[in-house]
Amino acid sequence: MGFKFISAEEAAGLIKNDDVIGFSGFTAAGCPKAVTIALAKKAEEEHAKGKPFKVGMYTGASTGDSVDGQLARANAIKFRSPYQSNGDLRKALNAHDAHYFDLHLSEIQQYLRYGFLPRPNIAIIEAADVTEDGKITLTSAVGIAPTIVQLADIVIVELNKFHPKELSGIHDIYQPLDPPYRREIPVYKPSDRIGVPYVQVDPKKIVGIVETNLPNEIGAFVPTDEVTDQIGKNVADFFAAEMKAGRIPASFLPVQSGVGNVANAVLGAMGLSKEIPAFEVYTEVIQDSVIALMKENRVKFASGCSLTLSAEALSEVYGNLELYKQKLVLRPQEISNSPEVARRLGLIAINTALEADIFGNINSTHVVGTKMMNGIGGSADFCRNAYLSVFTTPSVAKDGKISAIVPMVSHVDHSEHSVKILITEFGVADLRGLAPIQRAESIIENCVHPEYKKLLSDYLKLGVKGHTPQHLETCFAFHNAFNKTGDMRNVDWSLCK
Ligand code: 0RQ
Repeated sequence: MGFKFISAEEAAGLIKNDDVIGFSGFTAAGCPKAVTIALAKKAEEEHAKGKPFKVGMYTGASTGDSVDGQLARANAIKFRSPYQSNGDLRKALNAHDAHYFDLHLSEIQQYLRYGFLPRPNIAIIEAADVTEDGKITLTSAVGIAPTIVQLADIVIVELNKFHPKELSGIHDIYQPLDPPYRREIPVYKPSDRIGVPYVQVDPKKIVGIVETNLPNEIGAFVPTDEVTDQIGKNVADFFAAEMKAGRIPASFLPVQSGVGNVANAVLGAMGLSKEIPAFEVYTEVIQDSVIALMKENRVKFASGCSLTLSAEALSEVYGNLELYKQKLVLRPQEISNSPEVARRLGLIAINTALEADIFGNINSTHVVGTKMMNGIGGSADFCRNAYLSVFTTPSVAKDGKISAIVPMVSHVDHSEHSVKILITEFGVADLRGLAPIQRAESIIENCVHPEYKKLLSDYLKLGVKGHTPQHLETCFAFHNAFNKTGDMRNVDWSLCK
């Protein structure tokens, strides 16, 4: 191979203060794992000399600790987009040590091409293979890789031997033209392949290859518990009833499901349901439950942006790669999360809320209205455009001190106009066609934890007139009670009159 092999430290040496870097990967799958550690060390050395050293960073979604964790702890991040979920980075963002632009995941590639954000001048890409003429086989995710190699001046490749070259064929790389030349994305069913299996880069841009042999930094999922199992069952029962009512076709519709423990439990319950037929998945993150359901022939095909799998599930896929290449496709996120495709395929979208309000607005991102948790991710790409959009949440958090259902959300990510169904462990509120007051009654009746039911019913009796009876002086009383006393149950409406 004519490319230059370099060490991670040499690669980090090519990166300067104020550079803007685009990274491959989506979640901790497919992210670089060596150059970023050397870069964090370089940043610390520069800071020790009294010199500034911070970079701008674009990724597909969240990353592994070797990217966000290492660079946040080294105070080396100037700005960051579009999504993160790392504890140390979260602290930095909330302290304004790094600026965060929380963006719909389907939009980041076009935002970069349109010039809405500073151009990434460097791309760092994890590859399973690279050819002399610049054809890169990615590893277990696609993310924004095709766009950043195009925009960057230089490309650093981490050639990670942990991932087999035979992954070639699992990816489907396609970039739409920009307006006014854009056409529809020709995905008509989840298994359609519309592009090429590699990312093409001008080989002259590849300034060095760093060889690694490192697994993805993805932990095992927390096992489901009584609450998440019940939420999953409620979701599955609701879909079965929708099928019976003729509102979901007997062949079912492609499913998108969010990340996290609740989402994993929901997919598991759908797999167990006798009434739901084997289904296809059109999502962004392919989690363990999808592979488990494929083994039982409950999931027929999955299209996604990443294989965010535990070591065990990934070795199942890599051990039977030829079989799984028939059942899986990995796409760039502007395709996996395309609002146009989501609307046309008629996705059934299931995402998790941090908090919901009694009128059907959802907060997915801000803890008690101010502290960033992760980001909006792909939830709005799907929610607004799905055939049927469900939000799930346990009814309470922090041992009941927080009600996940409040009078008014402390931050809005998904408005009442996009949210169709809300499901907790207690039941289902079907919000379709309901006026705000009816939505409030249905959510309190079906979804709220018993300890909060009376408090929320009494809120509606504060005497406010109007289409949406929101009591503006007290709509954040739950949050204020939590901030002052550590428990939302301490709200007293009689003091609010
Ligand atoms: O706290 O971590 O201290 O235990 O929030 O809550 O119930 O474990 O739920 O892991 O499914 O995450 C919305 C964050 C849910 C996630 C969110 C506390 C709770 C716990 C986590 P601990 P759970 P999950 C595609 C889809 C946005 C992006 C998205 C998310 C922690 O689903 O980031 O949808 N979604 N992407 O105790 C304060 C409340 C709370 C609360 C829960 N009301 N107030 N804290 N918690 N409710 C994927 C991608 O885009 C990649």
